[in-house]
Amino acid sequence: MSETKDHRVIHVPLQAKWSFHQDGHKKAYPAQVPGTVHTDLLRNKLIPDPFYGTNETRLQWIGKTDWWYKARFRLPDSILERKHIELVFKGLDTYAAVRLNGHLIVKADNMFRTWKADITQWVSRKENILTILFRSPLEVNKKRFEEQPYPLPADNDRSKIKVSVFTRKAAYQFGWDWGPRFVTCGVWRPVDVVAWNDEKINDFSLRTQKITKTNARLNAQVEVLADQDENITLRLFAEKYLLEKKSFSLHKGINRLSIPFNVRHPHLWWTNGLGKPYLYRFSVDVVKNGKRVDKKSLRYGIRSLQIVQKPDSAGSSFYVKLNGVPVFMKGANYIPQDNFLPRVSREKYREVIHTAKRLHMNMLRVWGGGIYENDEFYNLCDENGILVWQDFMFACSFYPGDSAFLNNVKQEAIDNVKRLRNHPCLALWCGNNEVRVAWDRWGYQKKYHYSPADSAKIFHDYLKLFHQLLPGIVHQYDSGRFYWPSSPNSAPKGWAQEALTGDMHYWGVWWGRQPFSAYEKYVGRFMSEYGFQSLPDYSTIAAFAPDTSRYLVSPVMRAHNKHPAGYEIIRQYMERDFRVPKNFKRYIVVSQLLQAEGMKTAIEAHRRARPWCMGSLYWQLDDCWPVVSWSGMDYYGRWKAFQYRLQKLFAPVLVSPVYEQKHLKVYLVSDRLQEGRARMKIVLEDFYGKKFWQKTLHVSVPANTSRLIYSKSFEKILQHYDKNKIFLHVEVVQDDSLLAENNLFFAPPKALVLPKPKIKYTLHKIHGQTFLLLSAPVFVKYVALLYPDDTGIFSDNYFSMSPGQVKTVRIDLKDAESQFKQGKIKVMPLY
Ligand code: BMA
Repeated sequence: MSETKDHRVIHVPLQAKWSFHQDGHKKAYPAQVPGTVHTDLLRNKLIPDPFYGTNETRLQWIGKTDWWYKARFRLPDSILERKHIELVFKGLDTYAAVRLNGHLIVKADNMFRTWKADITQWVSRKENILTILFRSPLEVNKKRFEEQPYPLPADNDRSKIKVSVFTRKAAYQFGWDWGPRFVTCGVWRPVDVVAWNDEKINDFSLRTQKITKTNARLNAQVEVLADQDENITLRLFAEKYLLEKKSFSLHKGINRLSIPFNVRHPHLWWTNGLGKPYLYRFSVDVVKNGKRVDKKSLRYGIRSLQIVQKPDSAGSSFYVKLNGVPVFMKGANYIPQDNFLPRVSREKYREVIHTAKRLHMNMLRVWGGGIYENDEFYNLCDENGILVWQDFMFACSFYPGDSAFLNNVKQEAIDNVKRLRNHPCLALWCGNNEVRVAWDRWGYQKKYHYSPADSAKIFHDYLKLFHQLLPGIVHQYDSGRFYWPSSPNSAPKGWAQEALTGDMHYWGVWWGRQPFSAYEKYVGRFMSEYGFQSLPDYSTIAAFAPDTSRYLVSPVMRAHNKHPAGYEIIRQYMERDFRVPKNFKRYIVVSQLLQAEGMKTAIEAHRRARPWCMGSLYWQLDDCWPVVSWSGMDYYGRWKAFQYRLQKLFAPVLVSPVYEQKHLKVYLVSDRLQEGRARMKIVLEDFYGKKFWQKTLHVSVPANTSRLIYSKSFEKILQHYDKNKIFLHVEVVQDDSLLAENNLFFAPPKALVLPKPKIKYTLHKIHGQTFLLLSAPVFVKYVALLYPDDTGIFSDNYFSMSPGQVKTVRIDLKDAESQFKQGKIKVMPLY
């Protein structure tokens, strides 16, 4: 080729016109790519809204059917001129035979993999026709299921023929205890066209090798694919500045090149609350004969991170050490935001991560029954200082161990480890969700009558996958990143033992129906799951339930709580602590308060227990459809009471009073790295503001730990009063502003003799912001501000107010005043 010709690599999204049709039917309809068959059917008005009413049941046929997708496209000359043309499918869901102009180019069987096809020889200068046949996973694996010598349990797979364990597809799509069953198919991630002549950069990755105060030593690794033996130059840039330049002789095929380099006086990447999550932009290009032929760039954060497992007399620690600092992890478990994944917009990703940031979170766990998330998710976590605990996609089942399955998983792991390894947010890789605990404690051996030989085989397969294959891939492609085989890595004897080392899923509350106080007993080294259900807001229910179905428990409401005993458990706990409202709307609110109180008990216990406990990730951040679940925020992004409460529970400084063993104990927990001074006021009073006992202390707010600040035998003091008529208020003031506050009660809410409050409130507009000022002469246990589209628009909600206190709430709504006037925003006291 002549020197003047353009040799640059072209990498563009495929521009095509897509259509789809059911196998065996002629009529085709327009399709959207990326998309799913369900959303295409919906857009063409061929099915009703899958989330409405009990439509889920009626739409199961879609997942049992084979579907065709067809694209017509032309390629521009610039691409057709290149020596190599490749189609890159970033996500095919799942069993897909892809043909270009009649030639089979990809046979896919894994939703999580990237599929590449060299189409150079098949591509036409005129119109190209791409067809994809998606086969139903149920049909593909039916025989496999029937021939399997012993059953592989998959309790969440809501079908007699359970194929989810054989299918490398998001497990929750087969049904989960918070999600419907919609077995989707389709081109769920973009398709790209890549065209090149003699060389292209396949991959660019960075690793930090050493950080000192004045320097960070890094290594850039560049994978260059060459068509022939030749000489090139690699240039490495930080922003626009050339850092390094190095010449290489390439051989035909894949060349792994590395360039070590230094960043002087590096800005480190910190988590939310501790500092800036500083990101550098690095890029690399390939220069041949003085011309740039390809370029790749990425954003990268320089930080060190270890998971510290230090043995002690009880077991061993399990904590994140970031840039030398032990950091308590505050966050949640994250599930896919929709059953139909391509519908999750960038805006939704942004909203979720910004919410996590607002709630003072610094870690999200990408749970193993969903997906390896989109790049957008990790980019946002990078930008906002949110670490990611990344599960591989295996959950609550046992998996096959044959070589075809393992090879498939191997490739899946390589694709995703390579894709995600540059993100500073990535804290660790975890083999699976609850597979080990299922083996150790769920009694499947008995339930499924495994013979000793079956058992040995299943466990052997477990070890092969989670103790050999996956850690091997992490070691090879992301060496230095921590690998943890399973969450939790389990202890055969149960929770008391599980609490001593590693991470812990504590489900004694909810599944075990233990009282909330059990959260104070079962505090592990790192709480990676615990949770409690509540109902979503009335407007969310109204979106899926016709008004005749808005009661407990209508068939529609039943279809929207996937836990077999969900409503019963909510009621059982509610009866323990609250007066159970008859009115449905009030019941919704009280269910949310119940969840908030339970989670308060858990989170405060976890934080008080640091450094024994160094992480608290509740189950679950979000929902994938409108449902009654453990989430703090529903499918539409509406905040439940618990989510508002998190702003205090996860705040950098927490004051936590408890009454235990006849003692009043007040703890101060701080995630701040510097100590400070503050004034703490503890008051025992009644609901009319009459003070019985008080104490003011000058205290030091400890740095990055929890400290028992005050302890006093309290039984004698309490004896004088009716426990149903008093409460203890603690506030911590620093530099004249309120740093933290909390209330302690000596009886459950239902027993409290609360005065009927008259709340006064006024609206104020200051600098374009609307503020609501509320007050009442008596104590108010809960004030709910209700707005049909409450996506966190209030700076606080479901709070309590001390007698005479003036509470200020900011409302992030443009027309807050008129919403008030129209009665759309309601102030509802609960007592
Ligand atoms: C945990 C999770 C999920 C489940 C949740 C609620 O076990 O890992 O599998 O949805 O509890 O039951």
